[in-house]
Formats: sequence, C-alpha cells, structure tokens
Amino acid sequence: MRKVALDTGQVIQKISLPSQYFGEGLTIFRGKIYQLTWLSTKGFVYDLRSFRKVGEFPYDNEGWGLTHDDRSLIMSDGTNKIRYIDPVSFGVTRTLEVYAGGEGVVNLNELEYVKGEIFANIWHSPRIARIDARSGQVLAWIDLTSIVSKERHGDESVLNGIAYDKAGDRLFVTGKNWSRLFEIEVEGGPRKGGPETGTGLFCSWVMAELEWLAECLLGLVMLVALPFVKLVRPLADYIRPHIHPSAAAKSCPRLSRF
Ligand SMILES: [Ca+2]
Repeated sequence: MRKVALDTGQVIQKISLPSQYFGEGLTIFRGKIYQLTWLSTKGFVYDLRSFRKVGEFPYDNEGWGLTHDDRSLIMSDGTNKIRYIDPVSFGVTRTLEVYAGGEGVVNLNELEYVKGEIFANIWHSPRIARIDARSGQVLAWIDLTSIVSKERHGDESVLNGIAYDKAGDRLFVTGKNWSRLFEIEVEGGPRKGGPETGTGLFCSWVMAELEWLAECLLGLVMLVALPFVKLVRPLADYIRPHIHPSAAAKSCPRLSRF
C-alpha cells in the first residue's frame, strides 16, 4: 500500500502486506484505511496517517473491490453482487445485485462511489459500469478503450482503479501495473449537487422545512377556524326554523329544499 504525491508520482509512504496475502480493494473512510485480501476472507484496518494496522475483519467469499458511501463499506466479490458492510460490526447490511438489460453483470471489480452511483471496473474489460446504488441497474458505460490501449503491456495489465476526489469533483482511473494515472471527465456524468453533495443536502433541508411550515400553517388555520365552526352551526340551526319557506325560496331558490 503506497501513498503517492499526485503531481510528481513520488512515493511518500508505504507498507507491505505479509506475503501470504494478496492485496485487493481499498478505501479511506472516517480516518481509517480499509483493505480487502483476495482469497483470505480477511480485511485489514489501518490508521490513515501512520499506516499502522489497527484492526482486522472477516468476510465471506472473495474480496475484490472496496468503496464506501456515507454509512457503509461497499464491496464486490467478482460476482454481480455488491455487499454493504457495517463499518463497526462488519456485518452485511444489504446486498445489491447488478443488472444491465436484464442480464447480471459479473466480474465487478474495483469500485468507487460517486454521487449516488457506484462506478465499477469489469475485470478484463475496458469499460466502467455506472451503477444506480439504489436499484443495481447499470445506468451507462464509460468506454476507456483509448486509454487502455496506451498502457496495455500484458493480459493482466487490466483497467483496475477508480478514485473520486469529492472536494475537487475529479475522477481518476488507472490499471494494474500501469505507470500512469489518468484524470478523466465523464460526459453526462453524475449531476453536480447529487444526493450527497452540499447542494443536494441543502435542497432536502429546504423541502423538509417547507413541509414543516405547511403543516404548521394548516394547524394554525384549523385552530382559528374551529371556534367559528362551533359558532356558525348553532346560529344556522337557530335561523333555519325561522325562515319562512316561501320567503326563503324567493330570496334564494336553493333554500327551498328546507
Ligand atoms: Ca476506488
């Protein structure tokens, strides 16, 4: 695991896994680094600053890609299933099945959560799937054939690395044993102000406040109207028997029903 200066590529910090482990998906979440291993059903937790190992966690099946939303770790295992993992208990809280055109999308590899979507490398494919994190449906594909052809130097030098810089709204991709990292822009990408951005949260907050205000106004109107209803009904009951049917019919035809 290496920390690298983005502008120069210089390695700033690194640690090695014990040789029996095959390092896989990795994500930074709440000041810690979470890392999967491929077949060992064991994940590692490190302190973000020191890279010191502070914990381990078990999981079933294979470990491939790892990312997170604001609540959960999100992992792939090479099938079309994506598991949401509680970062404290490490229990599975949700399983999302990924489909495109009615077919399950397998070999989901490295993941990155971007504004309500999960971006996923498909192992041995030059395409990234943009998955709706709520439904599991593939919304679109990002075709990176032109970039892959620049870096391909073997069957296993696959496209395999996606990172989103939330603060700068920048997207980076790379691959296995590649010498370069690419910053890309996605046409028709997830909209700015999506579900987890400041604008999105502000809109939700405004809507919640407006609903609350509407409820308050309705309550107030009912409170004001209630005494009048109580007053008007007996008054109407008093007036009604005193209206002569013919006189009433003359002044207002509708009252002739009484
Ligand atoms: Ca990632």
